[in-house]
Amino acid sequence: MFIHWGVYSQLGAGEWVMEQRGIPVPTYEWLASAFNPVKFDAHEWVSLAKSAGVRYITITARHHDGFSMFATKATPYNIVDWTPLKRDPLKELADECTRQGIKLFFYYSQLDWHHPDYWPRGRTGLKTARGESGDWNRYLDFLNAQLTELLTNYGPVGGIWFDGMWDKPNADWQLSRTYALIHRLQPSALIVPNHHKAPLPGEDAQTFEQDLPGANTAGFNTSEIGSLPLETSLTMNNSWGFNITDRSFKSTHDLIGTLVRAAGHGANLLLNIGPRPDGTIQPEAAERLREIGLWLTTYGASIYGTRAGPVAPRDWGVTTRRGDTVFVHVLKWPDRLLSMPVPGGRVTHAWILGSGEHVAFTQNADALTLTLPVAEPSAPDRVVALIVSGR
Ligand code: FHN
Repeated sequence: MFIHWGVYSQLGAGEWVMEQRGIPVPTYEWLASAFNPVKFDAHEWVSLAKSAGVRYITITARHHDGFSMFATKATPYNIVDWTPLKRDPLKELADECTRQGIKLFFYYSQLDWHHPDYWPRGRTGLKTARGESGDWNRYLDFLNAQLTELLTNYGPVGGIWFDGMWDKPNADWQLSRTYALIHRLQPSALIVPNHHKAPLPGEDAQTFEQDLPGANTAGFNTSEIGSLPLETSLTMNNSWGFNITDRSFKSTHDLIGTLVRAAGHGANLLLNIGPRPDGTIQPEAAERLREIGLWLTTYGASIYGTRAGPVAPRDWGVTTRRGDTVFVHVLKWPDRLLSMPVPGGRVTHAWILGSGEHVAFTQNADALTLTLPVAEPSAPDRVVALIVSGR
């Protein structure tokens, strides 16, 4: 579960509102001083994630607006020192995640529309009424100091999810210093960079924004897939941060379809929610999460801990595998007979995941043909489990 939540949530117009409306720093600082999400309840959020079958949460510790959603000594511009809330929601979340057995990752924006030392400026943040000078090295020291806090004060974290380097693609980000710091402080924390490029040295996962690995419908993803673990991030409507007028929620059916396709590409799905400024989660999002969780109670075996299957993704669906079990996910296929290339060996058993109903099949050197149950339009996926010998 991806969570975009911050000062911007108050305006209900997404996390880019400062840039899009050209809000100057002093005005945005006032907005920050009014942020008071008193209904934030880490137990509720993590319990919802749990009921959705979520295994890790990635939350915005600091987005491009430069406001720190955690206790930090590196700047007073943080939720504990700057707002009436005076609480550290990331600490509350970290503790609750530990209690409920979920990993917590921190989204961290390298781009900053507030910090005076983010200089020279990049492509964005040009309308914020900051001074026309700054010290880039001091900015990187600040960034590393904050990462040190995040990796020291919150217990074992899943990793750091970086975003925003694309704002200054030619700047010297001194990545090797930052990456070494992270790996020294927490060797098992993953570095997940959303720079939209092929992986760079020191990175631990490759993430694709609003696209399956290798696809580029969003217009900024690389088509190059490296050898690292993969992830696909996705909005539930069309916004990352809370957007009060964005009603274009994807259906649970479609969200499950993307989860399955991601698994078939060997990727995790990082599905976003944008909680409201009072700390509550929109019912539309909560409902979809619970429905996905319900689906996973039956079909999770074909998703969790699997890898991309032996038959490459097709229009009709995908395959996943764990050991000698291959799962055929039939997402879009109206017929009962489905042929595909041989899934890496001889099939000895085939059954419908969930009901256990036997699936008839034939195979030869070229193809496996399954006789599927009748497609039910309301079911997002027909999952056939195969035991494949000789794999
Ligand atoms: O600019 C951000 C955006 O606000 C959001 O955080 C997404 C999430 O993947 N990433 C950036 C755009 O690449």
